[in-house]
Amino acid sequence: MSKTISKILVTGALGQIGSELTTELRRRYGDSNVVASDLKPGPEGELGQAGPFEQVSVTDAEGLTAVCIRHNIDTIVHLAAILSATGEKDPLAAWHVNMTGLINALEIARDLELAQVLCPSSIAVFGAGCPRDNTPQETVLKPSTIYGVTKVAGELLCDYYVGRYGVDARGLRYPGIVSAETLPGGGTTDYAVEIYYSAVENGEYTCFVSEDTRLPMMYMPDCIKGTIDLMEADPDRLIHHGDFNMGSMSFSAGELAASIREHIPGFRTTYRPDYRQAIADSWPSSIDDTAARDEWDWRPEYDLQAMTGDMLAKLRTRHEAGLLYR
Ligand code: NAD
Ligand code: AKB
Repeated sequence: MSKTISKILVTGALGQIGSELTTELRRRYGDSNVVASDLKPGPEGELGQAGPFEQVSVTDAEGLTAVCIRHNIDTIVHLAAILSATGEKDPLAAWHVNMTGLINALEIARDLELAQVLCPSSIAVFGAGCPRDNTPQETVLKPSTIYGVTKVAGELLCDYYVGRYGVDARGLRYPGIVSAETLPGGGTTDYAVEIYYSAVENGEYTCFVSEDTRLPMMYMPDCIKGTIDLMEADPDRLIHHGDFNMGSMSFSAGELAASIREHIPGFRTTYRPDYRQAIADSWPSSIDDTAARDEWDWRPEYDLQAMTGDMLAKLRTRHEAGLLYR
């Protein structure tokens, strides 16, 4: 029997996903019942004004525990992390933030008997030796990045806390997330967001992966919906816990550019692959999310055409108001 989710702490709330997930969680659970937190100081915008904010590092076990006690938190949505491209610049920092942060969240959940910890994983768990097309839920996990190593260890840690301590830990292997609100924070899939901003701003983009690079991606509304659906899923139906493959769409960088060209005919792209090409090449091109579909009814709604139409409409409106990058 799971406990009720009523008071949520979101770590990494100022990031690409946190900035939108926090707003949706506040809409569902009440503004004062969702505490946003980040290493960075509190924002002045909607996120900062709508509900409580705490500046705390997830690596600070005492500080994080104090925040949870002060706000009577029963659920942690743990988003604070160092992503794949930034992680390669300082692997020890990535290990420290991603692993110490997660174990702190899980220990708090064990100690304070929280209802749930949700921590996203990533397609970065995959690497050499696994099928690249329709990558299965259960396969070889040999990532080539420190980020991927922390995500594999994180999944195992979540499953360990489920089995050893009965903590309700849940996680999803997000593909690259595309969104219009907050720019991504140092991942390999960032080109799939940057390309829209550049298309609207100046009609051209230099892409850091090759034209034929094909990766799994997902639009933010599906990411938010799927994340909350998993949080609220009946625990008795869950066979998996910390490692659900989550699929939506797959496209190459060239196909992405072509979808933008349907709206901006003169849009020009050049391709100059850098160190992130090797990371992209080590990841799946599409993934099999049957377990998520069977165990908590996961169904994405957006395809490439719908996403591109929505992204460009939002970014054009902001650009015309002089607020593209806010
Ligand atoms: P992001 O980089 O945009 O945001 C991360 C946030 O964590 C930032 O606001 C940063 O300030 C904060 N942070 C960093 N170190 C911290 C610390 N020590 N203490 C507290 N906060 C700290 O990341 P995101 O894209 O929003 O990702 C959220 C989660 O989803 C991560 O676990 C990430 O691995 C996962 N994920 C994201 C994607 C994607 O495409 N965005 C894909 C797969 C998985
Ligand atoms: C990254 O590129 O690092 C992230 C991810 C897929 O985990 N967007």
